[in-house]
Order: sequence, then structure tokens, then C-alpha cells
Amino acid sequence: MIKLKADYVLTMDSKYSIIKNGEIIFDEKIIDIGINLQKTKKEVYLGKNSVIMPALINSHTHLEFSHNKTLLKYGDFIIWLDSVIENREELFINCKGECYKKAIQEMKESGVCAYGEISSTGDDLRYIKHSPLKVVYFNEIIGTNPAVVDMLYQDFLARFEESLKLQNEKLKVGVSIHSPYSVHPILMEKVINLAKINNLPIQTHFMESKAERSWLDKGEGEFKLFFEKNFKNAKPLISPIEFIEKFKNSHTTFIHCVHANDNEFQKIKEIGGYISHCPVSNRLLNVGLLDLEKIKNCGIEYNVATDGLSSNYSLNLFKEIRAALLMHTTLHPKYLAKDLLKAVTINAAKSLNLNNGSLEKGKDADIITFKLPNSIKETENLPLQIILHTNKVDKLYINGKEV
Ligand code: MCF
Ligand code: FE
Repeated sequence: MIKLKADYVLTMDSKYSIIKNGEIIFDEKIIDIGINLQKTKKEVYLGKNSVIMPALINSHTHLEFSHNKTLLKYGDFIIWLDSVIENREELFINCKGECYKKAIQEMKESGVCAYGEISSTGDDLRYIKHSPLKVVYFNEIIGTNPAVVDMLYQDFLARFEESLKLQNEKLKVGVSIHSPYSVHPILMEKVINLAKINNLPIQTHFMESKAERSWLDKGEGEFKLFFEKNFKNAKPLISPIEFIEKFKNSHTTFIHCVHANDNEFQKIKEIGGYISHCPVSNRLLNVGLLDLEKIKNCGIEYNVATDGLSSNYSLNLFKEIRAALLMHTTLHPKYLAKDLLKAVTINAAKSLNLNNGSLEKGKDADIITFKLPNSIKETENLPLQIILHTNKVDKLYINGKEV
């Protein structure tokens, strides 16, 4: 049992309580939190301007692409996608032990205790299974060609079963439908059903680009040319609303949603879905900026994630939310900062179905500590100052153990 004390304790509970000169007692779980708690054998005061808060959660990554630095083309979604298809093999071949290690290390240093990993090959599993961080491992299905649906499903099932064998305290399994434009409805149906039966979380990219909007609405635009390279008379296989409805009675997070319309946001809310916002990825692929105000007004809980190094220069979540703070110029920085810290803690925990993301009795003791450069007069400024001044943490505890 450990007791930590800090000048500021951000609980991220439902009241957004910030405790000055606060304390937390934990073993694998959080035992107590507050002020003047019971005496314990091991007590540590973290020093002047110290902060304790829940460890961060990066809900959506693609570590398979971590070898990418300068290879992929940014600035336009379709040009990016073409460059991914062209360089995919080369990137995968070059992403081995060291590459995964570096990617995970960057997350760990920035205070990430858990991440959602989209896996299209299953090759990443052996590298990440020994990592100290928690992972929700989303086996991805992708492919629209009806002639190979069975083969794709068999390949998916083999990967899915391999990952199930490795499930433990730290590794949970989920599934991912790549997107409404890239997966055949028969495949969607099978994979979503599998998730529903086994009560597994799902992630899907949704309405990321203008090209996706025009394709799914009218069968037009840049995706028409893209698909016609491979199939004659290609047509969209599903409408956006039908697509969302398929996830009814599941635990699904819709990634991006930059070009989703009011109806679709309503539908996502109706089925209890979550949204992941990846601002740096959206900027680099130049797809536009998600309307966070609209999402909040719809009552949907959004989280913030980095996406992979296929569309980002860093997996550091503090850098990601600082970028978000600077990009959403119509929102008040002080209030946006509060929401952004929620987005990478409690909201991300809900999206991944994890028992962490806030400092409350009974939650997993996934905790970070760090120091601010100076003191703060009013605690209401704390979230903004944390985002501006934090890049790395001093300590990261996962299930109560320092890692
Ligand atoms: O989220 C970004 C952009 N949108 C879609 N897909 C990906 C992203 N980063 C990596 N991907 C992956 C995706 O999971 O790229 C592949 C899929 O395996 C695209 S299709 C060859
Ligand atoms: Fe992604």
C-alpha cells in the first residue's frame, strides 16, 4: 500500500474535483483519496507544484505503421491513402522489435497507461504482448471484394483467436471495421456479431474525409476514381445511417467523424456510441476540424487520440491535446482544456471499457505524477496550465506498480 501527496490532485470524477494538498492511497486499486487520510507505512510527498492525476489513455493508434517518419504523403486524404497502399509492405517489414519499443516508450513517457491498437495483420501482437502498458487490441477487418469475403473472414478469425489466447489483466481484445467504404456488408455483419456475442469493444473509422462523404452519399468524387482503378462500376455498399445502425447494442467508438452530419451524430448518440477525435491526424491529412461544440451539444462523450505514426509525428498525448487546444480557436481555452483532460482520461476509459481514467475508490490505480514549473493561484486554471507545460511525467503507476 502506498500513499502519495501532492499540491494538486485532479480526480477527473464526475464533479471534476481538484483537491489542493491532496492524498491518494492505493495498492492495485485506489483505496482512498482526499485530505488528511489515514497514516500508512510508505508515504511520499511529491514536492512543490506537484500534480497527481489519472494516467492518460490513447484510445486509437496503429503501431504497425510506427516506422513511418517521412515516407507517407500528407495534405490530401486520397493522396495519403494511395501512399499508404504503396508503402504498406515496406513500412510493415521495417517495424520490428525496436520500432514497437520506441513507439510504446514515447507513450509511456508522456504518461499513457493504456492504448487502443488497431491491428490489420496480427504481426504486432508478439511485440506488444510484453509491454508494460495496457492494450485493447482491435483486430481489423478490411476488404470489399465479394469474391474473397470468405478468405478475408478466415484470415480475420485466425488473428482474432490468436489474440484471444493472450487475453489477460493488461491485454483485452476488440474488433475493428475499417470504415463504411472499405468493408463489405457481409463481413461487417459477421465481425460485428462476433463482437456482440462476446461483448467486445469495436472501433471504426467514420466520415473522415469529404471524399468519403461524397462517395457514400452519391457514389461520386475522388473515391469513385479510387475504386474504379480496381473495380468497374463500383458503387457504395451501404448508407452512412445504415452503417451506424449496424452497431446498435454494441460498444462502439466512431473514429474521426469530421464530416458526419447532424442526423448521424444523433444516431451515434441514440445507439450509445463514442467518438474519437484525432486532431493532428486530421490536420496532416487535411480533412478539416471536428466540431466539438456540436458533439457536446448532442451529449456524446468524445475522447482524443493520436492515431498512428502513419498520420502523426508523435504518440505523445500531451502534445496531441496541446495541438487540439491551439486548433479549436472558437472555444475558450480554459474550458476546452478541462474537456481535453477528460477526453484523454475518463472519456477514453469509457470508450475502451476500462476501469480507470479517474481517481476514485475501487478504480485501477493507473496514476501519473509530474510537476508544474510554478504554482497556480486559482485551481480553475490548472487544466490549461497542465496542457501548456507538460510533455513528460515523473512517475507512471499501472495497477499500482511503478513502470
Ligand atoms: O486513421 C487513419 C486514417 N484513416 C484510416 N486508416 C488508417 C489511419 N491510419 C492508419 N490507417 C490504416 C487502416 O487501419 O491504414 C490502412 C488500414 O489498415 C488503410 S487501407 C490500406
Ligand atoms: Fe486510425
